[in-house]
Amino acid sequence: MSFQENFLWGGAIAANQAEGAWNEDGRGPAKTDVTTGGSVKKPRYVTFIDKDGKPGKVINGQPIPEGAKYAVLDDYYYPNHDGVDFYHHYKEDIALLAEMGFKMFRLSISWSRLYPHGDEDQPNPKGVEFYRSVFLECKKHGIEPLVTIWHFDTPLYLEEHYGGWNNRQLIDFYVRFATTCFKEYQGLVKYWLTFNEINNTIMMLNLFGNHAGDKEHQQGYQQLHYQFVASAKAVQIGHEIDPNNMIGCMICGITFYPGTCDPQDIMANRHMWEKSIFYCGDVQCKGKYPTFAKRLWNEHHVQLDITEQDLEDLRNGCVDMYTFSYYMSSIETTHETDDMVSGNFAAGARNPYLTYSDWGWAQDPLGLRYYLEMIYDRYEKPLMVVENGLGAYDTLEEDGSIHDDYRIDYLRDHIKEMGKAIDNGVNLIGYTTWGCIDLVSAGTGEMRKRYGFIYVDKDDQGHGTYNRYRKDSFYWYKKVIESHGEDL
Ligand code: P53
Repeated sequence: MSFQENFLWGGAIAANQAEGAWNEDGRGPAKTDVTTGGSVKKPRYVTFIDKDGKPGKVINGQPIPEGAKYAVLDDYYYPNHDGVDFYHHYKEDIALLAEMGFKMFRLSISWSRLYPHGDEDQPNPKGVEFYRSVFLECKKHGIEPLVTIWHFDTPLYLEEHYGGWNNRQLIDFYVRFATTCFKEYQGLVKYWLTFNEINNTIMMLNLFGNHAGDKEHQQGYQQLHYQFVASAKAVQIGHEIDPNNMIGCMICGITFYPGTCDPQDIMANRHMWEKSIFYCGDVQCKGKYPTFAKRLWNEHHVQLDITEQDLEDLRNGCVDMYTFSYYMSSIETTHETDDMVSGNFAAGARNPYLTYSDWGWAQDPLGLRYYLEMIYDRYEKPLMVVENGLGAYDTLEEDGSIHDDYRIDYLRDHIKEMGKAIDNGVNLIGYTTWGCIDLVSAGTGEMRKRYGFIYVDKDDQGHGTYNRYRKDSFYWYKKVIESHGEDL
């Protein structure tokens, strides 16, 4: 048997994509609350009012004009405002997860629900209470929560008034927020992740057809440094508050392959791993910047604000485990090619040996095994795959069933490869599939890009009953968990 009896089988969601209730019980707005819906062809927009009072929008990720203020505008639909209303459905949802036999449920805490602006001294009691109720509900069902402290949702107020993660002060605000989480939920939560997909900031600069310049690199590396320090301080405080806490990093895991056997491609591919994957993992697992960091900074004339105290904090704040998301592999080549993929967050040379999802993501189960073995060898810390799954169009039948055999196939193939990695000596302790309950896509803001075992009746315009339905994959995953990964 590959998977131990105590293997942490489960699923994952994030606050801003699932909860809804964006302005209830004192919650402050986050960036996703001024972000519209999109699709595989149409980007998500961020809306604002400019300094002359005129409404406008920019593509998500671009800065809003000087003097403008983020704003919710009448003519747009903001899918994250309602999410899938987990805020009011959590009891029903957690009961469904328990029915599947979940051992672990990964969710995130909305920063602006606890600290509406982000710079307050005291948290919002209603926010604190909400998550306590959620964790008590998990406990009732014997489900271990895995809590992401930051899942892309910095309070909008901190973005507007402090410049977000460009500002060193964010470290203190984050540490205050994290400390509140550790204190309030001590005894209810043991597994924590400090920053979701922390490597995205740098990885996205060069990946998927992006060619960012020195300015973007300067900003990206500096933001990351502040997040590394914030993470390291949180790890130290989390351990002081409760030595039982297991605190992990969370990396967006993509397996990179060289496009050809040209040594130029082999080298370019190695450098892609360094910049996109190892850079963050090394700092968070080893407590210091890797040897190649200087080369990466010099390539873009980056000058960082790093203090001696920061370096000490990094040394003392190594994570206990390495966790990552895994959806796809990608090709790195120095050669021209006509055979290109296009999708959301997916572009570049097409791999002729793989099939692609409707959003252009390469389906590559063996790539997951490769990643697991490579990373375990590098850090020898417990690993968890905390996101994996297939975003796909589902059809709700008249009788309330959903036949998602494509999703079962995808997950089965990935679980098989995880089993082989375990047999090869990898200490993999958990697996939480992405979007176990359907939720709003982070990339496109769509509802119809679904990942769940549980279908939620809501469409891209926000219409629907929000009723929950069990998909075929629901019954399949229950069997997988029951049989400890044997009955696939
Ligand atoms: P959606 C890029 C590439 C791979 C995963 O993504 C990524 C991203 C950045 O969004 O993000 C993670 O919803 C992220 C989740 C997200 C999930 O992947 O675009 O941690 O919040 O929903 C899937 O299909």
